[in-house]
Formats: sequence, C-alpha cells, structure tokens
Amino acid sequence: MGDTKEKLKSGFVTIIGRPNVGKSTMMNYLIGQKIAITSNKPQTTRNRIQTVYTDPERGQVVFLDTPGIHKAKNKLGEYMVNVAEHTLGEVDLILWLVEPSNFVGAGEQHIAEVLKKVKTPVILIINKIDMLEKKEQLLEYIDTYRKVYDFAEIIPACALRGQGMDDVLDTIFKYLPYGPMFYDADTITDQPERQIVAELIREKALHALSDEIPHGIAVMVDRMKDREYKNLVDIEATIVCERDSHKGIIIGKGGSMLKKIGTNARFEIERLLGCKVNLKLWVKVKKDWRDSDILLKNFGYREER
Ligand SMILES: Nc1nc2c(ncn2[C@@H]2O[C@H](COP(=O)(O)OP(=O)(O)OP(=O)(O)O)[C@@H](O)[C@H]2O)c(=O)[nH]1
Ligand SMILES: [Mg+2]
Repeated sequence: MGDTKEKLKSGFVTIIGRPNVGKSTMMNYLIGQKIAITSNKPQTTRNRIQTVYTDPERGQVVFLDTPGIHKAKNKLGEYMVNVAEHTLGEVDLILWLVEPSNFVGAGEQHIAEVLKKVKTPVILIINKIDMLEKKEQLLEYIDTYRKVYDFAEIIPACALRGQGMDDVLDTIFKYLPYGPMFYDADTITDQPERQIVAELIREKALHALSDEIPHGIAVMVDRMKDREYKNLVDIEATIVCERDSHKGIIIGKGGSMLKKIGTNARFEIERLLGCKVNLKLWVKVKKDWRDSDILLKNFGYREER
C-alpha cells in the first residue's frame, strides 16, 4: 500500500435535473453546509453554484449546482437553462436528479437527448423516495428510467433526510479520476459572501410570498460594512420586482411582509457571518427586468464564458 496522497481522487461533478427536484438540497447535504438556497417553488437556483467537498482520505469533489432545466419563457430562463446545459461536457461526472415517477415527461426526454451528446458518465438519483406510496414502486420506476438512458448507476435517495447520501458520495469517488486537489482543503464555495447574503434574502422572500411574485424578484446587496469595534455588520439590500402591485405585496400592510422577510433573513445571515446583523431592505420596481439584457447583467446574470 502506498502513501494515501498518491491515491487521492479529484474532479468536477455537475448536478442537473428539472426544477424543484431537490438538486440544491442534495448539494447542501453533501457538503454539510447551506450554500445554495432552496424552496418549494420551481426555478429557485438561477446561477451555477460551485462548492467543494474535501475528504482527506479519498480526495476532493467540486460540485456544480445548476438551475433546473425547463422550457424558458423569458431571457432569464434562457440564461438559466444555458448555464445548466453548458457544464455537461466539461465535468467528470453528471448527477441527474429526478422525482420518483413512472411518467417520463417531455422535460426528462429533453435532458436525455442533451445527455446523449456528451460522453460524461451519468448517475441517476431518484430523489424524494419518502414520497413513495409503496416501496415496490421504486423498482418499477428504476426500470422505466433504464429505458430512457444508459446510466452508469441508479441510486434512490431522500436528500432532505440524508438517505442514500453515503451511497452517492461512494459512487462519485468510484468514478472520479486520480489527481491532485483543485482547492485548499478549507475552501467551501466560489460564491462571494455578498452573493450568499443576497440569495438568503431572496430565499426568505420566496418562502413568504405567494406563487405569482417570486419568479419576478431579484435581490441586490447595496452596502455591507463592519461596524468598527463591534461584532456587527450593517447591510442594505434592495428587492427588485416587476410591478407596482407586487411592490405593495412585498412591503405588506404597514410593512409587515418586508419585516417578516427581513427578520427571517437576518437570522440566517447572522449564522452565516457569525456576528450580529443590522439589515435594511428596500423594494424597487424595474418593469420586465427578466427580459432586459442590461438589467439581467446588472443583477449578476451574465453569460458563461
Ligand atoms: N419530500 C422531500 N422533499 C425534498 C427532498 N429533497 C428536496 N425536497 C424539497 O423539494 C423542494 C425543492 O428543493 P430544491 O433543492 O430547491 O430543488 P432544486 O432542484 O434545487 O430546484 P431549482 O433550483 O428550482 O431547480 C424543497 O421544498 C425541498 O425541501 C426529499 O428527499 N424529499
Ligand atoms: Mg436549486
């Protein structure tokens, strides 16, 4: 047996699938930290989010959480799908997440077609198995998916409770090539702190608001400054929405909705930064920003190079 260092593996693993199947939940679980926001509303993730998992014995996995692949209805949607599909040829392994179902819809068929164009091995993860009515259904669903694509492996999982996650990690290391680590062992993500803060605010807005509005919001951190000699950070951020009526809903009666979003966000930002946070939120209307190239760029949704 040689030195363990010689046997370390490393590589890039992208997580793809339709919106809302649990991609970000799974990535957060695997790295043991909440970096990507999650919600029960589809199209939560908008950018590619890179995180790093380091196991001193086995090596390093660089995860790419991607936006859900869907039929785009505006330029933001096109950008999101482009981000997701762009990563496929460049990684060592693809994890394709689906919900347990016997029905392979147009969305899944589209993903299968895209995958047939790349040579990267694909692992199918049937997530949310806690939703199964009968255990036997699982075998049936595995059979259904086998006909859709020639998967390297198929793993049932429940990312929410961590079921199957050891299996997922073991399988990832099985397929990764030998090689040196790409990042320091203490690197967790490529996301700047400001970006994670903005995303946490967007997550709380997604959770608090009813269905129609969340898709049309963006959050920008305008200012983030340590207060000298105090364990306190002042943060000012703007929630951008598409209509005046939405602005009214986001602010709420007497400011109640904005207060709720702010309180919930502050709690998590304090946990992230490890200090007290003074959070001020503003709401602005930018009509149809999701179809404006300039505004999309301005809010950080830039084309991948
Ligand atoms: N019951 C159950 N729910 C889950 C499981 N994994 C994730 N979820 C829930 O599914 C919803 C979507 O999870 P996300 O992680 O945001 O899904 P996503 O695939 O990243 O979604 P997009 O970013 O919109 O593409 C959330 O409400 C999660 O709590 C699971 O194993 N079981
Ligand atoms: Mg996501």
